[in-house]
Amino acid sequence: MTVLLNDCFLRALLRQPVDRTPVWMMRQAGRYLPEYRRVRERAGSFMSLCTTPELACEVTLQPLARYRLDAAILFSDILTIPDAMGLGLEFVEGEGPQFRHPLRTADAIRQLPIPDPEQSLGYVTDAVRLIRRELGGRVPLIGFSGSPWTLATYMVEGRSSREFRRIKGLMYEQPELLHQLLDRLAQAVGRYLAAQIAAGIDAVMVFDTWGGVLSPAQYRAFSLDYAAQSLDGLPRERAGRRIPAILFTKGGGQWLEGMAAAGYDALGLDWTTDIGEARARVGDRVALQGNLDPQALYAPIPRLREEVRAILAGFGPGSGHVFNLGHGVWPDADPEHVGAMIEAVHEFSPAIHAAGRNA
Ligand code: 1CP
Repeated sequence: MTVLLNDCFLRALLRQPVDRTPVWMMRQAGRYLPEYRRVRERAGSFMSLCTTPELACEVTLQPLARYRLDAAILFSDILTIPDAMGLGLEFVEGEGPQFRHPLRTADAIRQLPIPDPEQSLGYVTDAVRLIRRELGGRVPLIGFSGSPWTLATYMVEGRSSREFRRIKGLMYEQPELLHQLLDRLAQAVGRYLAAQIAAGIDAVMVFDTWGGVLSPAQYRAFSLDYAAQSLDGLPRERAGRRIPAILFTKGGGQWLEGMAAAGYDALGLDWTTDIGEARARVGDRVALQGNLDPQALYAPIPRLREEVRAILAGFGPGSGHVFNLGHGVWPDADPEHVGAMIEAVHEFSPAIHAAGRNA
């Protein structure tokens, strides 16, 4: 197996000692980079970018050529699973993702196929194998999936939503049917992540972007339980190396104790939770990833650097922190400010780890 030249990201996720805090950025391959926009134009559509392994590989590697990042993330999308289930994904310019066949009947839910990833999502596993070869062990490669709940919101609504009217209607009127859907999705997510691991990814992340729209009881019953189930039977090791799993629930700061018991190695934090308090609450059960406000990238660079320092100091000495934004980088972020953020983590964090060792 490939030797990893830089494994500080994996070490931090497993709460092992590191010399500095690893850093990567949600949506690091994306529209804020002019080189991404050029490839995206060449590809013609977002989906052709995702389904052409050479192009997916090229854009995955772009941010690594610019910045000293400690991980790469597979270029793909969470909505590839529902597409493989037959819902017909389309990206409409200026409107975001839409499905041609949203789930609107009990029969459609009951008959939903669980895709064989090597068959219907072979473009993803092919991209993983190619990216891994091109990375040559420089940094670990993150694979990902949407959480069952977050996938279900898009599949039932048919598109991005602010009101969640249909899926919440389903939840209140036919909860058993929603449970059936989530159960199938947990199986699909598990198989998809297993295929990514077999193809060569080094860590998995589950994005629960819409868990935060639920009440505490709903969050546990309809989101967290299925995010936990998605890990059932998942190989957590390859060739003797642990494959860490990260759970990110946007707006999930109030539920960290429950999340920490769901079987994941690390939790992603958005910026509305204080990282020092979060650490005190989860103790040594999980590592934490986050959590700079993505809009801090609009600040003047000296101010941005202070914000980076505050997050690092807020977590404090000791292992178990991966620096990241609290959500994806905005398309209008200035690439120079992104670079300044990453360099600030490199500059400030070694002293914190040295202090931890001498304490
Ligand atoms: O035209 C374009 O270039 C489309 C923009 C875009 C990009 C760059 C979309 C459409 N998806 C992606 C890539 C992507 N999506 C990645 C890989 C790249 C990386 O992180 O560097 C990942 C991990 C995702 C995950 C994703 N897609 C999530 C979960 C994370 C999050 O940001 O909360 C969600 C909710 C989606 C759905 C989606 N795909 C694309 C858009 C615009 C959206 C969001 C729609 C909405 O707000 O509801």
